[in-house]
Amino acid sequence: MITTVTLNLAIDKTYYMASFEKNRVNRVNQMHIEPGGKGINVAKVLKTLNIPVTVTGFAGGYNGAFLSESMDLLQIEHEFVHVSGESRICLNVIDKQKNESTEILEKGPWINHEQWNQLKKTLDALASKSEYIVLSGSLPQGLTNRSYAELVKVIHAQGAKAVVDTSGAPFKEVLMAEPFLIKPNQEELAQIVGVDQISEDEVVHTLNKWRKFKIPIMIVTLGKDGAIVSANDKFYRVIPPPINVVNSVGSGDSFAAGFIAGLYSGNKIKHCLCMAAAAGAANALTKKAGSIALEEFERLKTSVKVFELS
Ligand code: TA6
Repeated sequence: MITTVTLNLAIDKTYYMASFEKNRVNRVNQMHIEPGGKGINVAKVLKTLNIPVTVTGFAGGYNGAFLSESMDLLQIEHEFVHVSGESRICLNVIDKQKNESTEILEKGPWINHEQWNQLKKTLDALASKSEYIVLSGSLPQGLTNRSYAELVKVIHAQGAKAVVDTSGAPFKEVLMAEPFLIKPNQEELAQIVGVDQISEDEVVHTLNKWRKFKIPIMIVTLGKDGAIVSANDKFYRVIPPPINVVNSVGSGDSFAAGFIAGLYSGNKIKHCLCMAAAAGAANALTKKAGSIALEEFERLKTSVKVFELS
């Protein structure tokens, strides 16, 4: 089984608007509401790919109840730790005219010491039954930069493999904890390195430097341009097929889901990367964040290009 952890669960609301203007009254043409947060998106895609998955994280208030119900409807197993605050809403405003997407993300509830310990206990039990544990997204209030690194320790102690997709200071701590896989995007990597922008050559250079950490797989996603991957001492460039993007929110999560689904089913790295890029692209073809159509995934998988970098 695979477990995904979303410490900062979210309801993803997408507003589709003819145009969006600051300092004006804006009216919404169409709206989508989806259970979200990065780990939930990973789980939804894994479920579509028929991989057994359980989700955990902190669920609070009415939004938390909505998220639990949504998991029931999607037939995704959940073991949430219930907290008194309110799980957050993440808003994505899509301006059709300018072809722009603006995300507004709430902070999430406050987590106390007791709730954190309860989450670690839940994760410990889930790790004993899981092959991979995916830790994704930002941290809710009350947790520290070391929180993900602590969870990696819990996971390793149970012999499961930790996959981490986060950013900023928590990501730096995670590097030191040496999980099985890390997956920052190009922008997050630039932020960690301390630059405004990072070129593809610099991505390879950084991953080379990070070989001192014993992290078997490091993936840097490049949005519509694919990914650069360091896996077991080899470098790969992944190029997805060109598509007409509808909504790319959740494509990084779908990429992670496709890759882990590939590993879980015993595929070789190159095939896993085709599955990853196909899932990322298939997600961008749907209006919902973290959702893929299986037929699109299968179709796109055959046109992903993966080559080894020398
Ligand atoms: O990757 C997309 C997404 O998962 C959205 O669904 C939204 O919930 C957001 O990211 C949350 O990101 P964060 O890093 O704040 O956990």
